[in-house]
Amino acid sequence: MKKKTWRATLFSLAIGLLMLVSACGSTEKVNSGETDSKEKEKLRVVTDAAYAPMESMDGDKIVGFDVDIVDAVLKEAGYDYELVHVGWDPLFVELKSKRADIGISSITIDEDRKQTYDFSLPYFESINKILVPEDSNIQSGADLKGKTVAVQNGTTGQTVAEGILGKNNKDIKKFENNVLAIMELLKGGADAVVADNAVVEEYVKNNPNKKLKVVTDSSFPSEFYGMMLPKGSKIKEDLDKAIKKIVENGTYADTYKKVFGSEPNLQELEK
Ligand code: LYS
Repeated sequence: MKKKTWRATLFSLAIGLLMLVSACGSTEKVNSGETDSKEKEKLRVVTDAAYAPMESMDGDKIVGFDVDIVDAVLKEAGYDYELVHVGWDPLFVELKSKRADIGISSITIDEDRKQTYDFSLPYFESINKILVPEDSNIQSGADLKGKTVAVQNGTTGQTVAEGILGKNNKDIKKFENNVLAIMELLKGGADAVVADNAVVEEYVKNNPNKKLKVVTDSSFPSEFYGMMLPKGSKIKEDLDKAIKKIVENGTYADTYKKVFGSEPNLQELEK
């Protein structure tokens, strides 16, 4: 009697397990839409939403240029996705461990990152600029020598500052996000912030009462943003095709105009 019950229990356990396994498989796949019946997984897209106008929080919604671009690209490519604000350092960790599928966060394509990650085609041109108080005498990158500079940790802004002040210089203050770096400048804990042009220019425009200005040093290198992917990602080709498509069909230019109020320089991207 006892033996029989055991067998029955084992049997139903096995059946249950089988059902669970097949259910798991199917919940991870989503149908990608009418025109394309290929089954594609729902992608996890991660960002650091503290970099307006590229990505920032509006209440509990993530908004910005990157948000609109990744939405247009993934719609074009037929992928369902969720966009999650995880923060800058965690974004790298998630992509490295392949927990996330795409990072979009004003991420500059550079040789160092290319060792560990793959990138989509470039979708935005950028350059680091210097944010200082209106009455500052800093007029170029070289003038940052001997000053205290706030940057977001692990950004190309940090690399640029290190190029001038030297690596491991204590006068470079590193913050988890760029909002905190700007706060340090505002409270007098730093003489300057080095960050991407779109972001510092937006800040000055939106906060005239803070009395800050942007200093351009055209010897800083030109950079391009890409969507960052785990190494060996199989979706790169789909993303690249979709990026080309939204540039061709005008969606890219429309989004650009909506956010920046001017026409994008598409030739720079196509190089
Ligand atoms: N574009 C720069 C970089 O990739 C800054 C990105 C900061 C994003 N929160 O390092």
